[in-house]
Amino acid sequence: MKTQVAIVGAGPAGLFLALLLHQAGIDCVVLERRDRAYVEGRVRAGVLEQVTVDLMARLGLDARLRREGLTHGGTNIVSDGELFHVDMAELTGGRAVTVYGQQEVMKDLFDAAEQRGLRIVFEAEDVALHELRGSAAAVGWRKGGAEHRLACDFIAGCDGFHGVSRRAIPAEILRTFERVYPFGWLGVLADVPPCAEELIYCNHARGFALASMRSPTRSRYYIQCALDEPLEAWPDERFWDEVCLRLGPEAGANVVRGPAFEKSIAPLRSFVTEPMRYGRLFLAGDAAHIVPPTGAKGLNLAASDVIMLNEALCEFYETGSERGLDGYSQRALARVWKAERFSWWFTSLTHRFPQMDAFDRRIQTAELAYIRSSSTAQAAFAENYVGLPLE
Ligand code: RFL
Ligand code: PHB
Repeated sequence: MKTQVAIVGAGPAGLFLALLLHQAGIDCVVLERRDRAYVEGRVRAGVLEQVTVDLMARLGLDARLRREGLTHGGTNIVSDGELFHVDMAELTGGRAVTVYGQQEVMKDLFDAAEQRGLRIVFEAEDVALHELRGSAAAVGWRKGGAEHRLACDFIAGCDGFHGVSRRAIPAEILRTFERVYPFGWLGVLADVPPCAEELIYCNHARGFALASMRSPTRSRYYIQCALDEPLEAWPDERFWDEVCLRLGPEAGANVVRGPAFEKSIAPLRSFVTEPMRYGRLFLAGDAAHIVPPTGAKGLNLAASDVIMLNEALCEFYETGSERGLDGYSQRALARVWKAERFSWWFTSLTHRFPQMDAFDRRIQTAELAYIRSSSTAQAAFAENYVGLPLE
């Protein structure tokens, strides 16, 4: 078996790349460890930057997004019970984000991949990368007891944080940068109307809270919690009480309670690996970097990485020039680090850290008060939140 680009992982990074390459007439095969239902069923991101919405449109996949996606030109921040609104559209010349769940994005991507005849191998076990520095690369895997091998020009490592691609780069080449946060997010999905038209990010003495949504009838809430807390310690009533308390009287009063049909705890991490290229292997998305979810950047970074990687691959196949491929890592990392900075900053500003003392707490509330009172500070927040341009 032979192809031009082997893509490891059928998450957002892998499938966006596969559809872009297919649109450009470049042959590719996607190898995914799990099945479609598993990948599509993962409840994850909810907020798309314009860059990601534009990518859906460019791939001809925006019909449902336009119908069902919720355009948010603003967001809300609560500091110790007091809510203020940031008019992001006003501050950024009309830019906005779109609320459309990662599950919906994945459904659209898988449907298109099927219709367009893309080759996706599901349940590919023991994927291994070979000859990354040779004149041609190869990927091997096992399926149904049989061994398979795919020869290719390039490999795109889109297999997420726990994948094999990053580990195929020799340790002496790879540099990693990391912050692990001493808390997690307890997330709940419920079929109840959201408590506000736009999202609410909340700093409270008891910890962070976020009121988000998937649709006018489906809400997504998160609260900061300890990483070792068992889910059984959070029956629905306790969760709703805590959300209402942290959101404060104004927003809390509008929370509609209902049975949670999804409840899970996610750890928070900042992580970057450099470089994002080794020979014929190119990393994209969570395989190369992780952000804490506070800035809603993870899925959007996966999209911007593969837009850049697709450009570089197209340039190579059209002209034979390796200029774009050689520049990919540096170009992608420049945008990644800005999103890392924003996500780290927004997490630091809104969460309770174990070692925080009264001084740290006053600094947090002073910074939030400053943002509330300064349109310059709000503009800097808004510009990052809606997504920095692709350079
Ligand atoms: P993924 O989605 O992890 O997909 C990787 C795929 O690779 C497969 N795989 C393998 N395949 C073959 N061989 C192997 N050895 C393999 N190992 C793994 C996996 O099965 C999987 O299908 O990475 P990708 O494509 O880079 O996409 C990244 C995004 O999924 C992620 O950044 C976002 O979900 C992060 N995120 C958010 N991002 C946003 O932009 N906005 C948000 O509002 C947002 N909220 C969130 C989030 C992530 C969260 N969690 C749970 C981590 C909220 C949460 C709670
Ligand atoms: C979500 O709706 O899942 C969501 C929204 C905003 C974030 C993170 C997650 O910052």
